[in-house]
Amino acid sequence: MNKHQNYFDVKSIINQFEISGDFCRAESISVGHINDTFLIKTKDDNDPDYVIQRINHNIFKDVDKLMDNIYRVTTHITNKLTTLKETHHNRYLELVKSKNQELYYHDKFGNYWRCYVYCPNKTVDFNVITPAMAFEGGVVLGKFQAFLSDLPGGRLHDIIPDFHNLEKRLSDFNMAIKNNLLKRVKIAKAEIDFFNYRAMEMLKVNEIGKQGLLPVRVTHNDTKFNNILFDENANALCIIDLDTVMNGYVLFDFGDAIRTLANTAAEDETNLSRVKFNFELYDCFSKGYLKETLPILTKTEIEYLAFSAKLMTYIIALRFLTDFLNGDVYFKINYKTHNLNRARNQLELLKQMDKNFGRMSEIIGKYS
Ligand code: GN1
Ligand code: MG
Repeated sequence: MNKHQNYFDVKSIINQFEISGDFCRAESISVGHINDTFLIKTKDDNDPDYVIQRINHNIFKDVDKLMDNIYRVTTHITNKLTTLKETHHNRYLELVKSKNQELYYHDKFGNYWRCYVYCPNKTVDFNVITPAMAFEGGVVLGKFQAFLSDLPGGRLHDIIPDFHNLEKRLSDFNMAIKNNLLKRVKIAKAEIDFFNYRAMEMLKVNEIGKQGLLPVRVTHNDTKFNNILFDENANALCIIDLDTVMNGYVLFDFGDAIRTLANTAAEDETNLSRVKFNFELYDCFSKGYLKETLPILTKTEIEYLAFSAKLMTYIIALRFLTDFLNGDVYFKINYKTHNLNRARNQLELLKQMDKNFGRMSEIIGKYS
């Protein structure tokens, strides 16, 4: 990264976009491990507020392609909501173009910025997700996938190729072990053994994918539950964080949503006795999700939904540990063993799912 990259003046950035109203103040929104996000308040209540994001260019190298995907997806969903006259979830993210009519602004320090109209929402506390919210979240993800099942214009760009490809993730993991750059392999010995022991079982989805048994669809690929926005009445509004929207299996989205929703603890909780699997939330989310997607899903997709929660937990755990071994170059960390602790937390969640897998499958059966 260029040393100037951390100097920016959000007021001058927002003025590069076609906004209505005048800048009042900016608040940093510290969610997510990847981009930097700011809420921009305008002076007049009649003008919308905005969200600007500095895109992490180390991860998203082709910003044109990234923004093209997001533009196509947001436009298509907005058109659907209008034609279907949806009243409940009636608006979607709206990109604001730059004054040069581009989908992003490239500043003189090399930073890439994009701007959305702010969608007013209530900040959700992960500790108080109610069954009704889980159901709503399932509906929103289901609609997202169902709406995009007829996206015109061909395949989206593969923004991060092999993003949820476990074969690739395992090969990165083995490379990190081999390089052992920070001599951390020893500390993570037990976790490394566990990943190896479970690899064959987890590669099952890759295998059936290669056999052509899983349709490649437009998927979100980062459906952690805090990427779903809610209003003050706990109605889900929409799903945000569209950087990784590309081609994938529906299993990735369902699994990642469950991984984050059904964990009774935060992703980096170090007291592992707090990590349990919340069945009620899983049940409600599955019900909402299948209500929307049953008409589009194949038998094989449905058959692997419960398993996908285990798979995504395994994949994210593997990525946290790989990053720990590589010296924390990918995920933002707050302390030295943060990524190791995240990996341990996720492995505990996976064990909780193992114990109750029969019940997880039954719940999918009930709604399909
Ligand atoms: C990253 O930045 P955030 O929190 O939306 C990551 C996801 C991981 C997640 C784990 C582009 O997402 O894949 O599941 O952290 N996003 C990217 O918390 O790598
Ligand atoms: Mg993200």
